[in-house]
Amino acid sequence: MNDPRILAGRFPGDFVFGVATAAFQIEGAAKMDGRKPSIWDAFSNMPGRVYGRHNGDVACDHYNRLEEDLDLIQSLGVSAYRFSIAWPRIIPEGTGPVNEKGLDFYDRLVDGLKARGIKAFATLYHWDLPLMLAGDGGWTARQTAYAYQRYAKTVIARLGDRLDAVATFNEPWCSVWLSHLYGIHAPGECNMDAALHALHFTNLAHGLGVAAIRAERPQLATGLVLNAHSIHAGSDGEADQAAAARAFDFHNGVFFGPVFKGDYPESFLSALGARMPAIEPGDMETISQPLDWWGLNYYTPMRVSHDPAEGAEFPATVPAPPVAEIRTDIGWEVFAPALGDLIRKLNADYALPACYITENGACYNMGVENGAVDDRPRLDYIAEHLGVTADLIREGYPMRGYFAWSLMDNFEWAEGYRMRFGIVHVDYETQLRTIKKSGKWYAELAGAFRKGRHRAA
Ligand code: IFM
Repeated sequence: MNDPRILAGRFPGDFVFGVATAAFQIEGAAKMDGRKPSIWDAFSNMPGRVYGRHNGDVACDHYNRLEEDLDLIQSLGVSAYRFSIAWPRIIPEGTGPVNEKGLDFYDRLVDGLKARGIKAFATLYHWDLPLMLAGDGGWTARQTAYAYQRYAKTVIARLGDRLDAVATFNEPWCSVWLSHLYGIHAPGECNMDAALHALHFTNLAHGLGVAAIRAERPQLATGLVLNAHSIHAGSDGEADQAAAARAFDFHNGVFFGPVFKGDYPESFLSALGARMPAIEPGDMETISQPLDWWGLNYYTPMRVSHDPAEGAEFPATVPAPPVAEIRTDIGWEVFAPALGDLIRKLNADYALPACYITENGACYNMGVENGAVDDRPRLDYIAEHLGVTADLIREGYPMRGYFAWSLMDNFEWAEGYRMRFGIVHVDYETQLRTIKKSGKWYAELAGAFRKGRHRAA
């Protein structure tokens, strides 16, 4: 079952198999070489925000174990590594002086990948906003978008010659709605007005970032990573179907619309537009510059029903029960067909460029026993979702790669270290890395693929 060689045979020769991480989740070394705090350092040090008050001070100590971790990636036989760059290492106060030592670290990372024949997929922003910018309003302030543009330009001027692809943002849904409306992520706000400001200024920052990247390196493959939601109505009834359409606009349309059509969705604008910040002339053109690729992070479907409460705020939905019985250890429903539904729907609604699955994976918390980790359910999850990806390729969708989330167990944001997504186990006491059953299987898949029909890049 799930023979990696058979699965490998279903992918075209130039498909990219990779692994992914993010800076705050693995690097640690929070105070080393000039790094200053991010909003996540502050948030995780506040009681009640992160499970067990865990923080990113040490994490996987990746900053100090770079070479060992690059060897680990190489040992998995994958052809690409997706990582993020920590803004608080590069411009520690958000604006102001550039920290050369921070840039040096990513120089070593990128050079280490190149030396090992691994493609470098960098993400410029994976949620670690320099804390100093919070004093000016963080993402709710327009000037943060311009600070981000300078940061993007600084990074690309230094690393752009050796990157294979760059993403401006990872999952703005999280840094907007989860952070400013639902209060789960830093800075922990629960305020629609703040969230609407964060939304537009994040979209603007994306566009300004694209312009900065292109000005420095016009040939660099530039994209955006979105955790688009596969939205399913709780019933066939009219009210639930309408609720699902509103949810689509709220969770997906407010990012896809501006970027790929140059507009916010109408339903959203008529419900909440008056509370948005001023959209200045040229903003939508800046946001909607063509991209070379986009990334989808997919884990689980979103099921919604109509919220009958009087005065319920747009999108006026409540969660509907899961359909599949299987859940991962974090409680997320496992339902691979939703990945296919999502890609088909998004491609029908928008003119999208080539797509990478930039994250997919599962949370299972089994530990090491006799030197091994038997995480069969994660292996099955990845195999099943790769199967759907292969189906999509057969149907003609431009799926170009797949990155397993994650290379290794790491700081799972508000869940701290208790939730594990790695295909490599991390013992946080000793920092010992143990490749799990899923990691060995993924290496076999990548190996079978490479030895089979992989074209030279
Ligand atoms: O760990 C996160 C990652 O940072 C962003 N995408 C989802 C993952 C699992 O929650």
